[in-house]
Amino acid sequence: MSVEPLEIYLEEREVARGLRHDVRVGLTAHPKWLPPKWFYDARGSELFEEITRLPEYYPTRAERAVLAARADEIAATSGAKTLIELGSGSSEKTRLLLDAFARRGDLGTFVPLDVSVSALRQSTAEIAADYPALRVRGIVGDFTRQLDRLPTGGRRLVVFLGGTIGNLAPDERAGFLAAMRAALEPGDWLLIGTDLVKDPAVLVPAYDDEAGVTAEFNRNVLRVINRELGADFDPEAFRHVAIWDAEREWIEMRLRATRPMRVRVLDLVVDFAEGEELRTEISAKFRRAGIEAELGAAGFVTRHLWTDDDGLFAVTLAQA
Ligand code: AVJ
Repeated sequence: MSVEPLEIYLEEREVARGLRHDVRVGLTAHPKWLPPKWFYDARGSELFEEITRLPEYYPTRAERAVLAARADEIAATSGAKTLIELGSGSSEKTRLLLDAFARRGDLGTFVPLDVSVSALRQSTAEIAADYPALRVRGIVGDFTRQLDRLPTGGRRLVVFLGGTIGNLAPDERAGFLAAMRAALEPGDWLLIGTDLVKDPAVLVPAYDDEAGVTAEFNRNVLRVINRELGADFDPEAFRHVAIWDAEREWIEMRLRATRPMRVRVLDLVVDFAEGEELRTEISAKFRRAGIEAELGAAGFVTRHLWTDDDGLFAVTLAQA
């Protein structure tokens, strides 16, 4: 097995500065907001793993079904020598692809990139142990920023699963896809998972589950800010809210203050009125035509767009 030391492109100092910046900008904005990337400390990553197993949260199962059905085709079509996974987390679904490449025997290197050092340490060790022929190079980084430093060497396949691209606002998404295209050579591949527009009666419970795991996940961002920045949020005084924005076709998660509150963080005094909401995540849902159009605008050609049998989730293979 060959697992190389993690390559750290994101220093802790830089992460801390990013958090302070986002808190300052978001908590002084009207309405208040925070970017979703701060959910994922060790506890937040665990809660997200728990979400993926909830009966209401269909995206993980639907995407896994597509990958299970299409992994061999993806491996054969791409003929990739290097597989790069953005926002890899546990890389659990990616194993379906690694298995398919292993059957062909031509993948040389797996490069998982994630902001979470703890998740990467675990996943790189496990994958290196299970795929002895593979060189595993974990990169600690932010997928919106480290695209110009992707490893080279043979045909590359970049995979971005889970529907995480939906966390970006439309203009950020366009910028991200353009940067992705610029980082690739003509002929390289992008495999991207996107959740699809569907009945809000299915969508909303996926983000507001019966067991309250998503609510805990949502409130976790306040715990992260308390711990990292010495803030005094009372997370229990915020109610989890998930709404479907039918016009913009995204789910929005918010935290609603159940009483008036004054929070101190950094040098800020942040007041919440009773009922005031803090936006913590958007999770955009897509349509076939929109996916192809956004990829096309960034210079990618869509070669395949597959969905699960229930048409819940799409996995698109596009070429630079
Ligand atoms: C990991 C970003 C794909 O948007 O569905 C799950 C995160 N948020 N439940 C998503 C999430 C609330 C998830 N992604």
